[in-house]
Amino acid sequence: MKFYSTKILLQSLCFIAAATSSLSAFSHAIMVKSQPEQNAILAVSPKQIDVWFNDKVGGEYKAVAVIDSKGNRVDNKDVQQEMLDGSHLYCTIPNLPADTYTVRYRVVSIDTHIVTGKFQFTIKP
Ligand SMILES: [Cu+2]
Repeated sequence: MKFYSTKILLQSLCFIAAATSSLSAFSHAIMVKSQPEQNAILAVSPKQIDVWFNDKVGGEYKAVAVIDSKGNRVDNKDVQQEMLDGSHLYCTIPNLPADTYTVRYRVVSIDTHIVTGKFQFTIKP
């Protein structure tokens, strides 16, 4: 719920910004899909985290981090952007133990706005 309202707020801010700027032709990035999905419960650790946006995002300042329930960062810090689909970011993770993990992402939209967000997934063998 909290995530959802943040998204609405960002969209509203973006709309206001877009309506008052010459950048209105460019789009504001919104996360549209992830793998694992938000709130997924998995029996085994995934090998990779994938995040898709509604449009290409900037190649610079992109970040995807996976945080365990104690606040430790556990991903391999190797975020990449798919070469043929600039709306797709991914990073690899080691074999993770049972826990609930938070994925945090930050990207720069084509409209130059910084977009951050997060979602969780649980590993429960
Ligand atoms: Cu925007």
